[in-house]
Amino acid sequence: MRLLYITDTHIRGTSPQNRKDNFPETLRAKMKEVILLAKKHRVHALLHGGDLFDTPSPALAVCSGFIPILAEAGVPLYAIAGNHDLFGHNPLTLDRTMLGFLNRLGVVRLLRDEEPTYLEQHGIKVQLSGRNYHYDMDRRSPEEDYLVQKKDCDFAVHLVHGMLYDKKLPEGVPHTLIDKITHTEADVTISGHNHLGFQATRINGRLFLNPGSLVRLSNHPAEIKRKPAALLLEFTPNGVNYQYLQLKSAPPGEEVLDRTAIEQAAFQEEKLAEFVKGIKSSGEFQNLVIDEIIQSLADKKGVSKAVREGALARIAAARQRLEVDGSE
Ligand SMILES: [Mn+2]
Repeated sequence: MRLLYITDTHIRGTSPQNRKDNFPETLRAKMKEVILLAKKHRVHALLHGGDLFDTPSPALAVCSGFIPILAEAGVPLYAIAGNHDLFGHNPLTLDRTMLGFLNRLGVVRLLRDEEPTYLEQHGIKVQLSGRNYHYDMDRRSPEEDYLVQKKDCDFAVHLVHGMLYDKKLPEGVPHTLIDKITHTEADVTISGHNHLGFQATRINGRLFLNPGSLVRLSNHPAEIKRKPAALLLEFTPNGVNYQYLQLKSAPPGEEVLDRTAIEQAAFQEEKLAEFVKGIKSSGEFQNLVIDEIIQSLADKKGVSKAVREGALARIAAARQRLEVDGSE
């Protein structure tokens, strides 16, 4: 039995600021290639790791260019919801989202948290489970989201839209280390959310995989170097094989990502990081809210309203990046 996994497609109708190409057109080409790969490798189902869409309720005009591609796959598409698919990171809103609607139409089959799905082919039975993104993901005990029990099957596969990673991320970025979940009964744990992916890891005979996002939204140097790929899984009586299939339709990063904005952004990030570090290291300011510091500095120095609001907006954006997700 074979399955093909992709994640974080972030379907949208416009090109992100950092992209130099026509993003929706490039994405359509990639998704068509994924369907061709599914046919070529005769997979039995497609899997999606979440953030199918960039917003919970994208315009019909946006979706109409993509949904027919998914509908023509010829095999079931099992998916979980990513943070971008949900209103307020709340899986209870799923029925109001485009992803929930596609589930009702039967274009997508959502893996709900309760019961796993079983796929059977050529005498091999695979248990498929999934965990949607939710507000406490990577903040509460990893057991609740990443661990599954294997029941009455040959192989268990678990999808999670969470920040699973092979090494520690900076403090303040919620994430789950692979080391913490190696006692799972799932033979294969596959995550999305982290667009860069991580090196395939095999521990105690268990596989932990994330091929990375199908799209490159940020112009982070690692994203410029990265080639988007789909993950092919093959289940045989002897075990699980996996292979990353790099997409030929994905243009080189240098061609589609704009470097000019990066240098400027890197400089600003560095300055902001220095500023925050300075504030944090000074005990006197430890309990002060950064917004208040800016307000009082602005008052003292007669800074214009526009500058002050600009500073507050940047802090809000930086805080959102720190508290919510890095490069989700
Ligand atoms: Mn994402």
